[in-house]
Amino acid sequence: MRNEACRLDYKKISRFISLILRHHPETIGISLDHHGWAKVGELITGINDTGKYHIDMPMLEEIVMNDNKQRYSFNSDKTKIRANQGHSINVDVELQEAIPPEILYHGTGEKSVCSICAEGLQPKSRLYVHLSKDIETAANVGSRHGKPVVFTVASGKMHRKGYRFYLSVNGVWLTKSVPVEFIQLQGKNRLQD
Ligand code: HQG
Repeated sequence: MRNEACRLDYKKISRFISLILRHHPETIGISLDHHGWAKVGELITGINDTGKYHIDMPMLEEIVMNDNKQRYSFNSDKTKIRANQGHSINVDVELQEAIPPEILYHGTGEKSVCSICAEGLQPKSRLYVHLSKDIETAANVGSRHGKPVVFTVASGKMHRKGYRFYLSVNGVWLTKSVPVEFIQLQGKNRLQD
């Protein structure tokens, strides 16, 4: 990337790509296959046809390679692209089931605490609840929703009770939902038993 203006533009295009590949491919008149793949040619043409951005293959490759959360992957011959996680559309991105660490973290906004304490963590508009392996990342995620609050999740216990966890290729832990008995507001000790 050559300069600051260029970086900002790439960031905006990356956000737009995230919207297309996770939530609304129809925005640019394309569709995703069962595994969440879009055709690279269709994505580039669709984005350019909006008239808002200009993108070509080298730019797309740079966005995929430099994305700060490694949100996207190409297939082996770079004819297809998909988001690694974060979808609201019902696609199967072939997530790897994995044994989670004993504790994971979920960051949210303060305004959601009461509801979460009452009904546990729900995926809301996405396919999975997103969990982070460290508090700092969770706090960053939470800050997208106002004053950040972090919950600890007894992921080890959940796993031993049969709940499934998945690790996306870009390192985000995912599970379908987290019942109240496995969460604790960060800073309290109930998970030690
Ligand atoms: C909250 C970003 C009330 C939940 C991040 C969250 C992440 C509840 C919000 C990824 C609730 C959903 C996902 C309940 C959950 N009552 N609120 N029972 N259960 N919530 O954006 O986890 O930059 O869909 O706490 O880094 O914030 O897009 O999920 O606040 O990995 O790549 O409902 O998005 O990645 O919000 O973020 P979101 P999230 P990207």
